[in-house]
Amino acid sequence: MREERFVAKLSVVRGDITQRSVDAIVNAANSSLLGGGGVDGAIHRAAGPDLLAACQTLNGCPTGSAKATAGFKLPAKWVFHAVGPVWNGGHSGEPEKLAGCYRACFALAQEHGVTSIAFPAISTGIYHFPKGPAAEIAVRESQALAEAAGVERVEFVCFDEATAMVYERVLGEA
Ligand code: AR6
Repeated sequence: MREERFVAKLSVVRGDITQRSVDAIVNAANSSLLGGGGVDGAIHRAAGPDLLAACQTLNGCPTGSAKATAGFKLPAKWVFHAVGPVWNGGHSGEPEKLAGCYRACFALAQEHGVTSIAFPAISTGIYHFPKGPAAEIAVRESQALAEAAGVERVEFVCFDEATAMVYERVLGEA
C-alpha cells in the first residue's frame, strides 16, 4: 500500500452547501435522481436546469450508491448524487446503505481527482435517519477513506444548529 503524504482535514461548516467552493458537493438525492425537496431542491435551483438534464441521462441510482454530474452554475465542479436510505427502524440495512453512500462518494472523488468534498447530513431530513448514528457513519467512513482517495478536505455542511452540534460532538470524540 502506498504511504499517504497528508492527513485529511474533517470540519463542520454551518450553512448552505450550494455556496461551498469545493471540488465536489454531495446531494442527498432519491433513486430517480430527478430532483426533490430539501438539499436536493436547493442544489437543483442553484445549479440551474442543466443539472436536471444531466441527471436524466443517468437512469437513476440504487440506494446506498452515488453518481456524478457536473456542477453547472454551482461553485463546485462536481455534484455527487448519493441516494441514502429511508429510516425504517434500523433493521432494514439502513446503516450499511448510508455507509455505502459515503464509500461511493469517495470512490467518485478518487476517479475524478477531487481533493475537497462537502457532504450534507444524508438521510437525516425527509428520510428520518437519526442524526447521531448518521454523523458517526459519515465521520467513520471519511476517516477510513479520504486519504486513500486523495481527498485532503472533507466538510460536513450543516443547515441547522442541532445537526452541527451532533457533528461537533462526533468529531470531538473521533
Ligand atoms: N445545505 C446543506 N444542508 C441542507 C440544505 C442546504 N441547502 N437544505 C437542507 N439541508 P434532506 P434526505 C439539510 O431532507 O433526508 C429530497 O426530496 C437538512 O436540514 O434534504 O436524505 C430528495 O429528493 C438535513 O440535515 O435529505 C429525497 O427524496 C439534510 O440536509 C429526500 O429528500 C438532509 O435532508 C432525501 O431525504
